[in-house]
Amino acid sequence: MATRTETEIVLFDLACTKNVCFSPVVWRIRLMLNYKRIPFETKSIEFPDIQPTLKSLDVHPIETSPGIDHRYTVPVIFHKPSNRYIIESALIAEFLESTYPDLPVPLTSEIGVEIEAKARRVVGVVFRSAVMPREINILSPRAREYFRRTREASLGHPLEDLLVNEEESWNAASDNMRAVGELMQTNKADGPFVLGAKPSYTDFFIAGSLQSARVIDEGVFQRITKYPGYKEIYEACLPYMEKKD
Ligand SMILES: N[C@@H](CCC(=O)N[C@@H](CS)C(=O)NCC(=O)O)C(=O)O
Repeated sequence: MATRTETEIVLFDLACTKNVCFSPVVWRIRLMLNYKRIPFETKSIEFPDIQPTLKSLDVHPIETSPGIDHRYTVPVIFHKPSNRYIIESALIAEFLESTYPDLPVPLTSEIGVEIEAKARRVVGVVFRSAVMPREINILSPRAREYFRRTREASLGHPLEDLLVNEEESWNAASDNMRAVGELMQTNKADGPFVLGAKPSYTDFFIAGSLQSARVIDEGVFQRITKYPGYKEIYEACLPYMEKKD
């Protein structure tokens, strides 16, 4: 495999006061770029600047399902050789896999689909309630104002209300979190990743979410990774998390 040195990709990411990536979705793409050793540069944007920046570049949300509020979101990549922008993490992952097939990353698998669905359903709920209200702590004042306004409009209540029953939510999710962690260890005899010896996109989904939690609040990260399964995958992905900004 030839070593690439020229930067071919610009990754549009979210800015925060820690100056490292904290978006779980951007982390998935970042992990993929790092694993495939594709040189890239980062362009960090504040939350309120995502829409105007992407509009100015003529990059618009994809109509995935009618009636859904299609937001301007990151990740977005710019692929210099083909002079094109790609929005939506799933489309970016497909593009990277077909354009840079060396060090392949299986994008889907039976066990991966099961883990992602269960993780979204059971871990996702407590994860969001614990992470979202703490996210404002690492945002600039402008981004904090935007984040509070938009999230509270969709929640219908102050962000901090999510923390009122935090202990109960963690306790209620405990058995399910343990069960998802056990699923992650299905192929542990063959290696540390979901499919065994090599990472798949599901590992990047898990590690990206955990890294996001860790940047936002170490306590939340510690709380999730005490369940067997999570930390093993997170640690196996650490070599692909070195480029954080
Ligand atoms: N469907 C999008 C979701 C990405 C997403 O939710 N990105 C968040 C950051 S984690 C975002 O850009 N939010 C902008 C906003 O809320 O205005 C994808 O998978 O690419």
